[in-house]
Amino acid sequence: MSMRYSLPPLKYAYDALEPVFTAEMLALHHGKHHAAYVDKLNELLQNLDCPAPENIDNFIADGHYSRAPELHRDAVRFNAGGHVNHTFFWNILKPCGETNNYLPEDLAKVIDGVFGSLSKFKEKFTATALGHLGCGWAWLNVSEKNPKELFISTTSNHDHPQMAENRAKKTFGFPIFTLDLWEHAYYLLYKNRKADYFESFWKIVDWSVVAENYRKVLAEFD
Ligand code: MN3
Repeated sequence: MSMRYSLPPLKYAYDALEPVFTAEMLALHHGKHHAAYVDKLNELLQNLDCPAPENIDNFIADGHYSRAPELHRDAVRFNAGGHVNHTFFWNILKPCGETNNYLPEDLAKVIDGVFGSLSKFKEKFTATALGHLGCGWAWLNVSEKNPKELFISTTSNHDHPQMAENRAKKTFGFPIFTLDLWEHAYYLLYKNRKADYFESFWKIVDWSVVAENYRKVLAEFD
């Protein structure tokens, strides 16, 4: 039996995101939490009649998770989302203090146009993230109607902005940036000081990847 999905390696070492995330935190978060979502998803899919595309992103975007038998649908959705969201999250991070970590001009213009400035965007994103109750994720999304329209949203558990249910809530979008709001993401270091986690996190954002994510979404509009 072959395992459909696998844990992607990180682009950096477990200690590379210190002091924002300690090596212990990252080893647990990636090597245990994220790994467990992948393992559980593979285990579920092995016993289910559920289509599973090669690319896990399509599992969410094309709604495959919703075709799992009802009894296991929530578990499939949860673990698939856990895998997709963490993979996306690791990719927008980079070690502290790396040079050239500025927001590329094309995305900067759009962010300025929508939020006023990068710092105003950060304020609004942080406020939205702080307002989210319980486990979940905060996102910066591109509207499906207009590529110049960005909006901030949160999802619960491991839900993703491209899950169809978001259409009814008008929070359907194509994410270009995210933050893990689960306690397992920060508790070992920040304890109950969630705001400190949200403030530190900006130091390890790889804006070039966020801009790259934006350009990929933009290309879909052409
Ligand atoms: Mn997590």
